[in-house]
Amino acid sequence: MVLSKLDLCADPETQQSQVQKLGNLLCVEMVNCLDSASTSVLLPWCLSGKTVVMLGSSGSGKSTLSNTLLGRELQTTNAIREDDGKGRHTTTRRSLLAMPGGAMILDTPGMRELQLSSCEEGVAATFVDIEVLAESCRFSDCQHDSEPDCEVRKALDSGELDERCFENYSKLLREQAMNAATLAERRAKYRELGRYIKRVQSEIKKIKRS
Ligand SMILES: Nc1nc2c(ncn2[C@@H]2O[C@H](COP(=O)(O)OP(=O)(O)OP(=O)(O)O)[C@@H](O)[C@H]2O)c(=O)[nH]1
Ligand SMILES: [Mg+2]
Ligand SMILES: [Zn+2]
Repeated sequence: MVLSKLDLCADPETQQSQVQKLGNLLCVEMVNCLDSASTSVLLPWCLSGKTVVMLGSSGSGKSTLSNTLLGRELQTTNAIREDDGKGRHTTTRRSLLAMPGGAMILDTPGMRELQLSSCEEGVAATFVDIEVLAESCRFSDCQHDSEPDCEVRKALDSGELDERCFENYSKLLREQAMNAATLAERRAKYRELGRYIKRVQSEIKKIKRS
């Protein structure tokens, strides 16, 4: 996780620790995207053969960071809007760009939304501490709500587990469940359409034969 615009931030430590609370496995780096000395903390991620992807809202500095890491102004950048501080959606397509050392950078348009699908494993890996606690819950399908002997609840009550962190975990799993349902629905519709087309085709064949 990269926090940009370090040079404009009055209290970077507080910001960093706030983001760190999202998950203790997160690596949170802060950079001034305009300064290569500052962005050099990201070089360990940019090894030859690796591809790094810039994801984040418009105006956050993805293209600025790409240019500094590339050592060349390949991507157009644009000042954020003065009235509301939002980006101008300057980058409109994905670009794969080669760094001098052999790593690739994928600069992307500022995203409005990121949809999840089949992310259970990723969520489990990210929130491994919650998953470990959940294994000791009395019920294997514990929702960590009001079930008896829920280890996750216990950790939340004692403060060992951060409430926000648990909320994010639950939110991601709920979103995943919902997306899986809409995906299944969409696939069922396609299957139905496929069957309809087959039926029509065989009717046409019959008519032609007769
Ligand atoms: N001071 C300062 N300005 C920055 C930094 N990073 C980006 N900017 C400025 O923020 C503005 C937006 O940066 P862009 O790189 O165009 O943002 P983007 O994320 O690529 O935006 P989209 O292409 O719209 O998704 C530009 O004016 C940059 O110069 C930074 O670390 N420090
Ligand atoms: Mg951009
Ligand atoms: Zn539980």
